[in-house]
Amino acid sequence: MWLGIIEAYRNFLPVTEKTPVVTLFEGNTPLVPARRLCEALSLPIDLYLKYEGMNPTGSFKDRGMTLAISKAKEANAQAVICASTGNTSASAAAFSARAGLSSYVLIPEGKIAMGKLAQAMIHGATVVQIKGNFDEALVLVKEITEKYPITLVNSINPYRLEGQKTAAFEICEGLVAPGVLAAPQSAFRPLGSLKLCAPDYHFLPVGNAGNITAYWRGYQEYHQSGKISTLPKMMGFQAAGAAPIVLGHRVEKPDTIATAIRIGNPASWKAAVSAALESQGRIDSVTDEEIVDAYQKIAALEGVFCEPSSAASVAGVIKSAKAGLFVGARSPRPVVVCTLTGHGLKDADFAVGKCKQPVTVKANIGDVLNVLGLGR
Ligand code: AN7
Repeated sequence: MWLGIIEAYRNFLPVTEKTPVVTLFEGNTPLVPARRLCEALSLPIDLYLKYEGMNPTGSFKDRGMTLAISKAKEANAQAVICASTGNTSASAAAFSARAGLSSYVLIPEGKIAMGKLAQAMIHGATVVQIKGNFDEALVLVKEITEKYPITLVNSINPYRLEGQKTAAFEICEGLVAPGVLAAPQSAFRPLGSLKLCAPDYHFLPVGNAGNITAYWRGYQEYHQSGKISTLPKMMGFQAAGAAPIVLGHRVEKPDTIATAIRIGNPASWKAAVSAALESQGRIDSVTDEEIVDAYQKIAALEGVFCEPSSAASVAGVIKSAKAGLFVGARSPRPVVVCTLTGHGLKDADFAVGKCKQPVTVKANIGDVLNVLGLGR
């Protein structure tokens, strides 16, 4: 049975037998091959989606939160606090509820998806909406934790990234090394081999830049321990209206439909730049239009529902492919993993707003058949 990321990766995490493990059995998320997406877009790659929306609270934040809350409990904390664009607050509230801790969350008023707000509220967090953005909320929670005995569980808390790096471990375990057990009839290698392997490229959305930093650390640790023999190029994508790292300066008023990554001054800015540089990857941006296009394609072609911000990773692949990144790539095709950071159900209204609205008819077969195009 899967017991969550702390039990699965104990040797790689800063825990002892004294650490009380607070878990919702997070992790072990699907690594979904995206063949139809590759075919539809003529992408000369083997693309996999690491579906982090399948974590207990519907986002990757649970990996970091199980560790941050377990360590807070170990240190006899009574309360935790975070600033959030939504997912961190949902996860913090859920794990705090489980641990019996109080939680406080600061969110930008009107700029978080309803599902995330609902989670923070139902799990009993004290939710404060501020008339400002995430960056301003983060400054406030830092100040509060300097003055009061409340544990900060934003990704500046070192345990958060330690937990999040485990997603990289799972990916290496899900991919089969080139040549090993390769199915000749399939462009895609079968999953679950004995020999671990890293992807050639790893794409992910960048907001506060913690996750890209954590993944790079995870890959490096597996490399150093001899579990994998290569490292991926780390490819981070910000939303164009909230792309401080790409621009090289803070963005005072970040603006994007991808509210989860609506961040103008990322906490892990330097570490993310290092991850991109050291891995020979890059940090770039995608427009809201590109994000929405990828969001719809992932859902329509693969049956995978992610939140808009998550689709920045796939939008990044599409943009990079157009720019020639995979041209002349070696055979077998490059293995590319995209992290889909959060579940689409977090923001159901956004999805409904992007689709053709259902037709309403009288409850008789003739009217229904007409709408289905089956009428005479
Ligand atoms: C779906 O919840 O910052 O670059 O406060 O929710 O590690 O910040 C969320 C970030 C990507 C960006 N995708 O990750 C928060 C918060 C989704 C997210 C990111 C977030 P980082």
